[in-house]
Amino acid sequence: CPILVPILGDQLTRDLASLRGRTKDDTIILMMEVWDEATYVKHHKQKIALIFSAMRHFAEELRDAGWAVDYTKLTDDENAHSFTGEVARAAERHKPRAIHVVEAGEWRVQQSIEEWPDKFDCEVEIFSDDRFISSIAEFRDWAEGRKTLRMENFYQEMRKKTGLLMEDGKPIGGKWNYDKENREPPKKDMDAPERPKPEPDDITREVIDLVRDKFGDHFGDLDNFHWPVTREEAEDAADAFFAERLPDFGTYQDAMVHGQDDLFHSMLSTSINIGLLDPMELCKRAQLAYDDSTAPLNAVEGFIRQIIGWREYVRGFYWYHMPDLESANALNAQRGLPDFYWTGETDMRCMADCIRSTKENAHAHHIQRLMVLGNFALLAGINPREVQDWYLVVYADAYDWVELPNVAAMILYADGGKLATKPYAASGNYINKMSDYCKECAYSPSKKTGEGACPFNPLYWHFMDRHRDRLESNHRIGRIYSNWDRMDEEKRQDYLDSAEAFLNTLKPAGKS
Ligand code: FAD
Ligand code: DLZ
Ligand code: SF4
Repeated sequence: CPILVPILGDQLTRDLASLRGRTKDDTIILMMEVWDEATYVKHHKQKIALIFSAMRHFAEELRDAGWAVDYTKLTDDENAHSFTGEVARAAERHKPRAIHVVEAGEWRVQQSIEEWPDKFDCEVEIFSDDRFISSIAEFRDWAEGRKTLRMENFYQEMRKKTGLLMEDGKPIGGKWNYDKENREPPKKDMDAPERPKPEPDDITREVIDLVRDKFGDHFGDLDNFHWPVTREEAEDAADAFFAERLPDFGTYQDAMVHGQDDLFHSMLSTSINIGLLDPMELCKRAQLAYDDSTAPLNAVEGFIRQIIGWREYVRGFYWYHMPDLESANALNAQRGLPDFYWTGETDMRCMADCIRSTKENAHAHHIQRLMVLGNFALLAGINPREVQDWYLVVYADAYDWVELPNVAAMILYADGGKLATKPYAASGNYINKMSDYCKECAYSPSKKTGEGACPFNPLYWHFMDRHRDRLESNHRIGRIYSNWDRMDEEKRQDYLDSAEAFLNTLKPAGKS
């Protein structure tokens, strides 16, 4: 009897713990396109096309290498349309002596995998996902007993563990973090080199047709599908990033330019998250660029921090706080998600551009997700569940384990400050400084209240005022209230009235 190895759509690497040490003659690999996964939220069309195409390419790669792959397509007649249902059918067919599976990225899926030992007649072994540098248990050990879970402390542990950018036990350059050198606004007429955009091959074109046919009512465009779907394409994308964009990645990490969707970002998250690229390998390549003097320290450290710092940290944070994180709403935000998050139809030029990119590319870069789209949702008091669902739907790199901590904890402060020391709240001034959005906007960032004022300005004070009880004692934000108190009563009322007037214009999605 063989061993059955189910491989999920975000586990597409031959270096998977469940495959390591297995022999080809007594292993059946199972891959499953299932309706449950494609519809638990109405994912952006490009995300479904990416996963299905990458899965089909990976199955081909495995077969070419001599592995036996049992692959269920979405349209197969007998498809049970759930992971558990498909594993049950495969167990009937192959009568395995054991099932070996790597733990799921998402809590929702892991719950069902944990039922398999009781459901199936054979042994079920669940492997830790060692594509991550820190295991779930390691993060828990680190977190247990700490008053605060700060990314920076965790990141330093990861630097020591990996030895990245370390010399004699100390950080290269003398500092752990060059964040202050990662905040330059865009230069005038800044133009980043274009990333390689792989053209869809026959497999991808077939999948795109399938997605058009079965998921036509999902959000997002398909015409612009250019994500890497094979290891080779993903490696080409990484090569281009290291050669052309890494040197400026650090300096312009927080910059935003209208119509320039990638800037100096790596655009590698979709490939890393599904297993086409190994995060540790990417970090080693970044360090090599520093060693060879082809990229400066602020760029290399910035990139490594995003991966072994933020990416690992949010994953540990997710497992440490699930399932409570999903329903957290510390600020009691109850407003419905405005319809323009889906249509992009708003006079706020920053929001419209970020939503356009989201729709066209299933992508927006970090600072757009955080300081434009996220900042607006925070200030306007949008219900976390609706914001979480939106982010999970619209991005091709979105999985609950990475989306949820970023949305609930980082942008919405819904966890009450376990992740962030203060809410990432900002007025129009920040967006104006870090982008070229404002100069052609219908609103003015320098106008504070009334007609034509940038909505972020009154919304900022409305947010601060309504959460005063909670935030005033926060030493990183509390002093804001002395500015507020110094304003005369009329000015303060102006801010609050302007914000209310704007909030009253918002139409929740699904309502006309
Ligand atoms: P780069 O800017 O080139 O960064 C390099 C890599 O660092 C990324 O590929 C990613 O793997 C990692 N990284 C950077 N920031 C983060 C972070 N905050 N959390 C985890 N990893 C990070 N990333 C996702 O992969 N999936 C998501 O669903 C997701 N949702 C987000 C939601 C919000 C509200 C915010 C603020 C951020 C979210 N991120 C998410 C993080 C980040 O925005 C994306 O990883 C990044 O934009 C992907 O583009 P890139 O590969 O060009 O990243
Ligand atoms: C996102 C996704 C989609 C759209 N479809 C599938 C699928 O049909 N089969 C599959 O194996 N994986 C899919 N995925 C990715 C899974 O949702 C992902 O593996 C889980 O989130 C892991 O917890
Ligand atoms: Fe956005 Fe305000 Fe600037 Fe317009 S003025 S682009 S709404 S920050």
